[in-house]
Amino acid sequence: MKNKEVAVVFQRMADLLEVKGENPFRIRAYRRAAQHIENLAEDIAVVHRRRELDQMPGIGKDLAGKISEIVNTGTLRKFEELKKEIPAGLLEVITIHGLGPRTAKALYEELGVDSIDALERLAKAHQLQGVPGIKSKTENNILKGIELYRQKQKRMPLNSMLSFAREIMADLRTVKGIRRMSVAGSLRRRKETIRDIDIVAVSSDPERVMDFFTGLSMVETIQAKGRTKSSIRTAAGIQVDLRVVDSQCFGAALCYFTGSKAHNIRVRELAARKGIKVNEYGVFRNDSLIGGKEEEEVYKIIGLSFIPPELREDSGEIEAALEGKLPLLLERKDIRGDLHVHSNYSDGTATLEEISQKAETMGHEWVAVCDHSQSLKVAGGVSRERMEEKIAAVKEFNRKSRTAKLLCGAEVDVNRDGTLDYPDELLARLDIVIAAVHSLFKQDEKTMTARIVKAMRHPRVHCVAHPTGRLIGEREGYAVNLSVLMDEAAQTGTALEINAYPQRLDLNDVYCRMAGGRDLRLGIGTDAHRLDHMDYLEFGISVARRGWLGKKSILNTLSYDALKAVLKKKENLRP
Ligand code: DGT
Ligand code: CA
Repeated sequence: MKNKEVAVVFQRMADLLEVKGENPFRIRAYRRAAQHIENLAEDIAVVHRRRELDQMPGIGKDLAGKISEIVNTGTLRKFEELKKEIPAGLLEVITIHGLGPRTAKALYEELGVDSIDALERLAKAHQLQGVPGIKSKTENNILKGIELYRQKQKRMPLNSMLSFAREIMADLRTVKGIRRMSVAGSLRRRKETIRDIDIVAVSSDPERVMDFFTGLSMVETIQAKGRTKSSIRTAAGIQVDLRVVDSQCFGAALCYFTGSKAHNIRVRELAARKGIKVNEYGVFRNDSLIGGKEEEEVYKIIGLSFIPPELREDSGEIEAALEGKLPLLLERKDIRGDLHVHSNYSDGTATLEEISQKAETMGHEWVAVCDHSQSLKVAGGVSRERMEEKIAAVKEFNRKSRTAKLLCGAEVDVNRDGTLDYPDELLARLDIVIAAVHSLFKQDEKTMTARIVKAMRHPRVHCVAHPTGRLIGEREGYAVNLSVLMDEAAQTGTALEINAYPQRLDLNDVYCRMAGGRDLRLGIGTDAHRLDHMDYLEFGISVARRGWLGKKSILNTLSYDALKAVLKKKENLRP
């Protein structure tokens, strides 16, 4: 996807113009455009091809021309020229909060500060003072800014932050006087990585709540403690902000602190046009409170239907709500099974029986047990003989057992040339086949795309597992053209996986949204290797929701019989 690249060029362009002291309107225009491009659901190159760039919000003829230039050449001539005028380290330094671009420039010219490390060293030694604009207090702010910057660099995975937040909230619920409580921020929007945890609560005794919160055993430092807001940091560096608000503005506060910031800005603008003020304290007309107890109220007063938190990124949800065209999103209760679980036939720890029992307790009707194929030796790939045993065992289990039905499947390796790691006659006898790339990640885009497309054309391949192969915070996905894969998926009736394993989340939200526009089906697989991993289902659901997907797009919503029917003849998989 080009979107991120284009957005980064625009952000840095704004930074450069700022150091040079250029027109602030121009700078803001670049920043706004960058934000929009980053949140865009479709590939910017596609919009470019349709010649519709200048129809995007905040993008006029000039910026549209600049986007075209980046899409065509990979960069901007103007940007490259500006870059030569300004040292690279300085560019990084100006992103520190508490330090304006002009001061940064002065520090560079007078003290040679050309990196964040150098800035930190000098601030700690109180050697920044004397440069115009710097007092001892500024040095402190700069150090805080550096800490923030480093923290911001370090985003944590959704699953660990969510379970941590749930633990804290369970503790807080034991405090007398707590009436309502919810997680807010990026965590409530279920972004794939999280910077810090935001919690909003109502209590009849805020002091007691704050005492309890700042006294929790995991607290390493208390960064702020007040009646309405406290912040703590744990030894692992996780920051938690707790806000205790009045019950009459809980909805308004929850809405505000759920964000995103870009979404809030749009909400405020809409309200302002109606002469209404919306903030974290409530909804006001002529300074009198007219609502805010419930989140629904906030939206209703400004003429919008309730917007689910996962959509609040200012990526079209406000427009959709205005037109009454918000999608009906997938929900937990729609799900009837899991498409991708490993058993102890390959590298999973659980038996077939245990998997079915766990599925049953989750309310599933069925679960597809997809173990690795023969060549993937490091992951206990199942030999052909052993697969024969598994087919018989699953059949026997389904005949005898009353817990969730099993589907006998394989996560079959896609070989270098797009052929598969089991012979056709064996594949034909499996209930479900998901194809996966586990080797030669460095193939070029054309080769990789052709390799996967070939696998998708196989009549027994029902789904492509983790289609981009990325591991969050660890490795980028391999080079593959998702647009081509999606066309092929729609044509051949092959599903694409939303792998719900927290490190993968692959397809991600952006690709899900792209898929939603194309009439193809997606399947959620937890890729569980242990029973408790099957609970990762919720992350698959949240990715689908962030990708604007409803029940119809998701294979997991089919009953056992309906699923078996479509798997028999994969053309039926076409929506
Ligand atoms: P994160 O923490 O980076 O993963 O993402 P968020 O969205 O949780 O961001 P955070 O923790 O800085 O702030 C929580 C929410 O508070 C944010 O989503 C929107 C709201 N908020 C924070 N600062 C501002 C602001 O300056 N203006 C507006 N309108 N809203 C803000
Ligand atoms: Ca946050």
